[in-house]
Amino acid sequence: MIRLFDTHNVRTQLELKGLWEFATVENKNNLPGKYTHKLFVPGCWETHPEFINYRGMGAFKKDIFIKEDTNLRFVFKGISHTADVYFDGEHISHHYNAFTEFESILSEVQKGKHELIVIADNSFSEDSSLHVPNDYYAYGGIIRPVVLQNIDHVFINNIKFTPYKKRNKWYAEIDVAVKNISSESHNFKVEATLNTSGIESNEFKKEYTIDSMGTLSIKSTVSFDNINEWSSTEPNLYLLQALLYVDCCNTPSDDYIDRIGFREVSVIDGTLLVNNKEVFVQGFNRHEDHAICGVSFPVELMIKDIELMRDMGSNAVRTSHYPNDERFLDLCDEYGLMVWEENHARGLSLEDMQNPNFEKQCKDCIDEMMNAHYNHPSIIIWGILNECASNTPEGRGMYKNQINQIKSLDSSRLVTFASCYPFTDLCLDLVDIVSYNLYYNWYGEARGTSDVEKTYLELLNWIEKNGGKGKPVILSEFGGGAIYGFRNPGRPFWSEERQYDILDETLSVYLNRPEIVGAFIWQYADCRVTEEKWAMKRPRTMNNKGIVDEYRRPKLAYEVVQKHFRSKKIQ
Ligand code: ADA
Repeated sequence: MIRLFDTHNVRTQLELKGLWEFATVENKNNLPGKYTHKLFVPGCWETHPEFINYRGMGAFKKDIFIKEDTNLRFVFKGISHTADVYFDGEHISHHYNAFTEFESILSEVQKGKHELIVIADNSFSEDSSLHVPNDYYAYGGIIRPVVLQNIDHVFINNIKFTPYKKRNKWYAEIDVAVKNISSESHNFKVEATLNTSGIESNEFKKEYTIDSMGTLSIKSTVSFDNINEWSSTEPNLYLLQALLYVDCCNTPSDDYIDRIGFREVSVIDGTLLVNNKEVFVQGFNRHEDHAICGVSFPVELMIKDIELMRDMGSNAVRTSHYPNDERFLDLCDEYGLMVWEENHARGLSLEDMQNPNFEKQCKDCIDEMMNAHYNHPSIIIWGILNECASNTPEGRGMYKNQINQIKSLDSSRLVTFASCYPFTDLCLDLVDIVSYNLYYNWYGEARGTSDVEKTYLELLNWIEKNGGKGKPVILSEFGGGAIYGFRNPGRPFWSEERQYDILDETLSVYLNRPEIVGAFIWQYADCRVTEEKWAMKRPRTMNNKGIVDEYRRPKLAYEVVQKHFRSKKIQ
């Protein structure tokens, strides 16, 4: 399944799903002569018994049969974590980051049999500033779908839909990006429909000329009547289709369909509002990690996670710590789960952030995340750089650049970052919402004995004097570890009872403070971590702070989370 809805009626596309030939490789320039295994795509090689711990390069091969001469567009939704793509032996693409998509376009491909080879590399090196040994696992493989499309010389590259309300009427800015990959200029017209009803706009009546190898954005502002808004409780969605007519042809040569929702997000007087109604976002930090499928989720297991989070009373989820699979975001749109989506980074020191690749790899991740996920109404908050060096002047410079980048691409959502620097963070003035990861009764000397509310209020007092005055607060992480099945009446650390107590105490505070507009428990499910640097800090070489374990078996804390979340007046 490519998306939860058809993205094209005119353009033809095929998901290259199924068994691909596979072989490990030592060097990405020496393609394997022999393929020793078959691996399912999308998937991660760690699910194969011989590659559970494999860290290195793997070559995936797929034969492609083309019925007639055409232009091809491959969309790789996620290759972990570095990709090199070869078509008929020619290197056509390189991409870094497992969690964002990229395309490869090939013009004038002759009909017949062709060979697609993808080299995935999940090794750690100076070249990788974001995928590093960490408190989550860096899997390997073609972890998200691969899509093959037939495209014309001129095609629709993207649609951006930005809804807003003015004097109680809905409007939207619609931006249709058109691309020309031919050596001649062409004329074109664009039409758009919303749930198949034509959208009236002067821009859609005009004819445009696009230069050879050019791109052109057709921007229009349109008003809409009788709209059913998107909200967490009533997640109304619409299908937005753009149609392209080239060189005066009366039939469309291309189309692009996305699913949108009419909602506005804002902060007024320290209150978080969706469609001008106060909301409290409560839920979990969720890693894309599962004992059965690793990082590569089939939609069925995504739905299972969403149903369990909702059963516990969640209305929101944080994509800790990277852009998520767009099919999961499609489900959040449908179920009304509000999303804090963030770029890819976790716990990087200033030294890590000064890796020569870091700033470009973050910039690319933000560009690609926002380009692909812009229209999801469920995303209400963009986050960056979880627990990186926001307590240093050099780090502040990088935080500022990335927040400016996000705001230049999207002024319709709120921006934040999760800090782990109480009393020393230098970046709280840069964000719309102040967010902290606080583990008062798990980490630190006072572990288990601190008065959560008293300690939190001391921090709040500092926040208000250091850039956060009048801003809403989100508790972006809190919780404690429990080994599934470890029950002990003494309620010691790592028992399910102790995790229950930690969450009972923290939720009692964080769900009942006027300035707190959200709370994300760390974390939804136990997840695998890298043995390197983390094994001795993580029993089972897992992060065991899940409320369910890696198989989604509920721990004792499930019921206390459900009690608190369900009793919270959210709207
Ligand atoms: C940090 C970090 C999480 C996880 C958590 C923990 O807050 O953001 O990714 O590592 O701590 O389990 O300690």
